[in-house]
Amino acid sequence: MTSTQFPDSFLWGVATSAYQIEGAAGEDGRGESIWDRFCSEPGRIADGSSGAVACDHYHRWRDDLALIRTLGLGAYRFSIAWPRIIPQGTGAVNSAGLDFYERLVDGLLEAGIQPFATLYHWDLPQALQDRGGWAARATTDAFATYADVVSRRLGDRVASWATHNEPWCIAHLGHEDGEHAPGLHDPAVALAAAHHVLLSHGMAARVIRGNVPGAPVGIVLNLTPTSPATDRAEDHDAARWMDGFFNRWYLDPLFHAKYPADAVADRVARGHLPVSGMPFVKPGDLATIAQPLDYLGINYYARAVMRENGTGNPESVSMVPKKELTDMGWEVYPEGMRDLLVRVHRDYAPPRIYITENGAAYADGPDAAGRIRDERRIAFFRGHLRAAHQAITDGVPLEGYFAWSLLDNFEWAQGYEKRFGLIWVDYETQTRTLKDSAVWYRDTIAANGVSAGSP
Ligand code: IFM
Repeated sequence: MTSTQFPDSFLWGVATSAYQIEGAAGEDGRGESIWDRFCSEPGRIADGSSGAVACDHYHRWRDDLALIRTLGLGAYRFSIAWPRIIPQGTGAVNSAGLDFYERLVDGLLEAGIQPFATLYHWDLPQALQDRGGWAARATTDAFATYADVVSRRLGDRVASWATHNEPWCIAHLGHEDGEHAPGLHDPAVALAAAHHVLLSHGMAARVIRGNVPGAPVGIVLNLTPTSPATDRAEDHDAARWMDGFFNRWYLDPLFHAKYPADAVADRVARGHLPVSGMPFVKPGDLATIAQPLDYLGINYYARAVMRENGTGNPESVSMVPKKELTDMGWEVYPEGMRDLLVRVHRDYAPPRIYITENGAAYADGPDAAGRIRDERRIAFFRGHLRAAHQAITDGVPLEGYFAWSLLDNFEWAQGYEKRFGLIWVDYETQTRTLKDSAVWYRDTIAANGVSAGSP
């Protein structure tokens, strides 16, 4: 056994999401999503593109499944497009949408691969946005109904459920920062949206468990370890602020049935909440949100080093030269994954944890011979898997790891310019080519451990 041998039960996976790979935006009864609308607005997406075709996975899923099989994966994490299932968000169910995911799930099971389904990876039906979207409490009822429809049909075959992917992105990037759909710039609305997303998680978890007793249900959070840039008290405070804004705002209600008092006070001080607190939190909401989880999914990409910027405001700073950043401008910092896992285990103690996303955008493409030598991505995965292994040694109940992503795909506001895939996609021809990192990952899975050597 090498020092990086994983437990026999460790689950190896890859992750994708519906809007980023499926395409077929107007087919088989799928309704419009907020991302279809957002992409149609000039200036929203870096390369002016959309997910209308993406990787055409809706038509090519059998070929993609064959690729998944060649990697030797134990699990495949995908998301279900709400607008395919209930095109108007509420009301009529589109059975063609359910049929698609049923075929995919059955195909995975035939191949001995566990289907890990995420109900919401950002593609809200536009019809619901027109009625207020996540800022409207009624959207939580619509989500619970959607969870009911999907879990009735697929509950006997899906191995594990995630209600939401990355509530911080849904709330903050979509409603405060405006970088994501629906593209709003309203902090008060973002906080209401965050609460309703969390509330709908709890409601959907109850529904799934009612339909499928014993079904593992969790949620996927994007989390970042935060630290001060210097020992100045102001920088320590900036790190505390970031932790409250990014991590504890979601972890505390889910695990401790309360919002973090310091972060709430900060929002009040900034005028984002009334002094009376959080008007959208109704009696019983926090108990619904905080019901026991079967697992927590953590998406880890980078750390946040924080300082006070001289005007009393926190800002994150990069600790490495630009050339050492991924194409997203994110620092490669594997130690942060271990720190984060140890901290979440210590402070929140989820019964099980999965790394549900981890990966890097690098543009490396085919050489003259058609081979994609993406050594930097291999080094990224190697470092992070070592950190994951150390966390297991530290006692963290980390039970699996999902690389982001199976394929190069539509990277939201960045369009197709950022490539996270283990598999290269030529968007002109839809040809798929395994990158060197895919071969490396396959070998790592086969060995159930990270080999010595570099990268
Ligand atoms: O592509 C995204 C994914 O949809 C959510 N987590 C982060 C990834 C990389 O930005």
